[in-house]
Amino acid sequence: MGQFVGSVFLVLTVGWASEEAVADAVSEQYACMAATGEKILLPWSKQTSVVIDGGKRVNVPENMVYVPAGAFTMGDRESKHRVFLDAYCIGKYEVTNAEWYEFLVDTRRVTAPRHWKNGKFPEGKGNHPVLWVSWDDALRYCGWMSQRTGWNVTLPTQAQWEKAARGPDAFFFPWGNERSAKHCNYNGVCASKLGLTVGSNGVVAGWKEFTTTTEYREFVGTSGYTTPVGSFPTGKSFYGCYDMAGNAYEWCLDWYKKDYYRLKDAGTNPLGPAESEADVVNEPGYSGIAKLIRGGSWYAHLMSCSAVSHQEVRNPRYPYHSVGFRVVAEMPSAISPMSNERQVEIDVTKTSASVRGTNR
Ligand SMILES: [Ca+2]
Repeated sequence: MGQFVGSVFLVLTVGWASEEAVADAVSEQYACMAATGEKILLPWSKQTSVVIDGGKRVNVPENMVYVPAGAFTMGDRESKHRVFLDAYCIGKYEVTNAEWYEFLVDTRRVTAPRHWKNGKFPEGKGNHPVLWVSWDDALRYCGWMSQRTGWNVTLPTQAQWEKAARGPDAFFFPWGNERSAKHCNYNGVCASKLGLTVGSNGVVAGWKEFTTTTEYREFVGTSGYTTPVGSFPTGKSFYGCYDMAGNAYEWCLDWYKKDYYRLKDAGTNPLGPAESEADVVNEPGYSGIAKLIRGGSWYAHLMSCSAVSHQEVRNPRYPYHSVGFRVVAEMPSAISPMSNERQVEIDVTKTSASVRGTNR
């Protein structure tokens, strides 16, 4: 942590001090509002904040956080290893239904997620994570966003995802090492609505029977028991990402190969195994190579929501009821600043707590 603190200053564009003055400069248009009260801008908004990292100015897209370059600890107790990553920006929130809607309208795509009706997401769920989107379509969204913004937007590699979730202290969960059900939306939240029992290991008693009930079918049919993005502020990661545990599982860029994750020398900026080297997996209804999903979901038990759980995979061609994604923007120094950029410099080097509080 000491490495991180002391090298990063944030320069924020928005006026906590002068909200009204800034309102004129910032687009009034936004896709939806996160549960934190923050506006989630339209995906083609080029609004940025500036982070000063080691004296260098880095433009960070609004609604993303900055993860500075450096090594981090990846893997569980058995597979622990150090991986170096260049700096990157990653979505503070999972991509929402409202943002996905903008993508569909702008690209005139006709295939909406299957729980939507008449091309529109379920009422009141604009700020919930989009689900039922395949890896292929998630990557198309990133390509579209890149085209619209001029940034290099893509899906996070497994390493990028894990660093953003675990922070410099290699936490087991985004919020720390405490195995607590309070900090994320996992199946215990859903189960508690139905009076099911959640064990201390985060597994729901009676869950199997539950899947055959009408309530379950309704949940799945209306996008599951998701919560608005940013609903669990105490579950935020060190770098400031919300819902990295639970809510929607998140597609990663990497193909799945069991031994790859355990490599002691994965090098710098690992991208995962080549497609030709990926393991063939056998899932119900699918046999083939697969993409990793990380972080657990509204439907997964608590241990699946840990920041080191790395066994879940899915067919990249299919959509699923519990899988969404968040984006990364690579090479942040190459991002062009807004011409009307407004800045307030804040020194956040004093304590890690202040970094946590202000890395937006
Ligand atoms: Ca998630």
